[in-house]
Amino acid sequence: MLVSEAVGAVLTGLGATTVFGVVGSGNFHVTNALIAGGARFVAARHEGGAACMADGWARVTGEVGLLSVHQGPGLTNAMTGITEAAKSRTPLLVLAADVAGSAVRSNFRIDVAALATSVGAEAGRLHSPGSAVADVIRAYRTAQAQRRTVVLAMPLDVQAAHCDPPVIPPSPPLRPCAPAMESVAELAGALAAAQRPVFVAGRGARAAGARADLERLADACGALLATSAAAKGLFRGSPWDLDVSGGFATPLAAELITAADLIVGWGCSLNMWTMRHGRLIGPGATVAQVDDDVSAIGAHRAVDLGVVGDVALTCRAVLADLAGRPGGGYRSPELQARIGREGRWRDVPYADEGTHGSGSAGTAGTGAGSAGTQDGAAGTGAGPDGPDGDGGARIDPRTLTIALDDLLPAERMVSVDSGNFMGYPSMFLSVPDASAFCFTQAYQSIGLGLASAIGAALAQPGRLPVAALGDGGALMGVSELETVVRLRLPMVIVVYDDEAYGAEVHHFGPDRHPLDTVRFPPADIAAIGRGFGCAGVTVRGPADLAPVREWLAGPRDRPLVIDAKITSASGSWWLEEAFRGH
Ligand SMILES: Cc1ncc(C[n+]2csc(CCOP(=O)(O)OP(=O)(O)O)c2C)c(N)n1
Ligand SMILES: [Mg+2]
Repeated sequence: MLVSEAVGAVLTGLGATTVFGVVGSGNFHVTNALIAGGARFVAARHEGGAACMADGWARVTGEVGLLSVHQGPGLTNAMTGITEAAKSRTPLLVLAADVAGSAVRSNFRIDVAALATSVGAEAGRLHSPGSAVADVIRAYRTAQAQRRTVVLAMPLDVQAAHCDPPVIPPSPPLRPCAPAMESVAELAGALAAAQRPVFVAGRGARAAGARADLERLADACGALLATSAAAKGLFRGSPWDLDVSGGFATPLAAELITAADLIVGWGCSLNMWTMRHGRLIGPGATVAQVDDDVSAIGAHRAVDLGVVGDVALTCRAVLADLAGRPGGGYRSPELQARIGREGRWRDVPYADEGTHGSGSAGTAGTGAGSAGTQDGAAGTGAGPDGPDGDGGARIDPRTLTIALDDLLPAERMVSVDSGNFMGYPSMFLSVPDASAFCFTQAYQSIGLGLASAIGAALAQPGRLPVAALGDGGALMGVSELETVVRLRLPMVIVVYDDEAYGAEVHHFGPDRHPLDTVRFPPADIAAIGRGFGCAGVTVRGPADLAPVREWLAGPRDRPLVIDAKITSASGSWWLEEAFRGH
């Protein structure tokens, strides 16, 4: 058989079910071989979108995502999404066509391996017709077992050559790795001694399916529970859930984490975002980290105690070791009541800055959100009239998001793009569990959110997909709106439209730099959505949300684009944290 056919047969034989891509001559045969083997092919309109779809799908399913691209520009177009996947440790296999070794003058010739490794992906190659089957198996298993993004170069001459029908050798099941006894005893000792322990669980805890084990251990030692942004939703429903630690933490969560005497990162890198550059770690607090990847321990900050081991297995071992030893603990009925009252951002008072004049959802308070930088409005003035004819009015993004949180069904799949706006959906929209939140911020690229929302939606067909985008990111990734329509995804696309690259406006505005390069005239994004075949609504105040309610009532037969003309007098409070990281 042809190598291209063998590649498809091997991948479906290994369990591949879904492949995203843009097909050109170089990946035509491999893609069709995958389809012949039973895989579903999802066509994107831009390879950057295809890469993000595969990334979003793999994050949510936990399975190896597959991306199929044409040689040369097909791969370079996909690189930003591939970089996000590689930095997020998404298990992703990129089937990248490549020119024949002898085609030294081909327009499509690039150094695929150098490109892959430069962004932190693994480079693989179909080295010869005789080795091709082994090469593709190695690439797939590397992605799967090591949670790596692998770019497999598939030279056209090798693809077109003949090979023996593939045989997939059995691979023994790989069990999660148990921690050393000494490490277990150290961590159990630290937990038994702690008065105010806090667990911060990250992507590794989510991947290990460790919620129940973490909760049992936390119950035993009286720990409070928090997550990194990437694992948001992991402890949803627990009375001890502080939600996200870091820039998005509520004032209460920040207060309680800072007062902890022991912080344990579980499959969590405790990076500058999750720990607010270390400011969430109080003086004298002990920091422990549990991770099955030894290179993750202490990678972002010094830790007092490091445990190499699977999160769930470590939890169980520490719980067994703790048994009988009294733990102090952070928990009290008063604290539980406080978490109940102040544990969500929507419970924190703020001053509604909306200019719609139709009443505000926020309560007048000191405004936890008022700490942002001061700058003029990011917009350029009145835009096209909204349905209420209130041409210049704008809605406060917090009021908008709280209203959406009330309107949208609880069973939702939320994906968030990057930008100043991103805290609003991350903080004010609740999610039913950790696999209902797709947060692609490892490369801090804008424009990935819509496509990753498509991948996440396909991975969670039972949940209403919600893509939260800035106007900049939405217009950057707009070609995939056609994909949302074509796939008939009942997606709600919320665009936080400040008619600007708001992050840059708020970054440079306070120092009085010229901002003409980062501001734009109003764009009618609802009409753009309608042009693609979506329903489109412009929202300038809470009253404009009536069509959203109608759309939700059904039949949801086309996606809904909400162009929310938002206020942006001040930058988001979490953004100041981001600027420290630049
Ligand atoms: C691909 C890419 N280009 C540029 C940037 C720099 N950048 C960061 S945030 C931002 C503005 C994003 O604008 P928008 O999507 O409207 O969100 P907003 O900040 O206005 O909320 C830009 C240009 C980036 N992060 N990624
Ligand atoms: Mg914007």
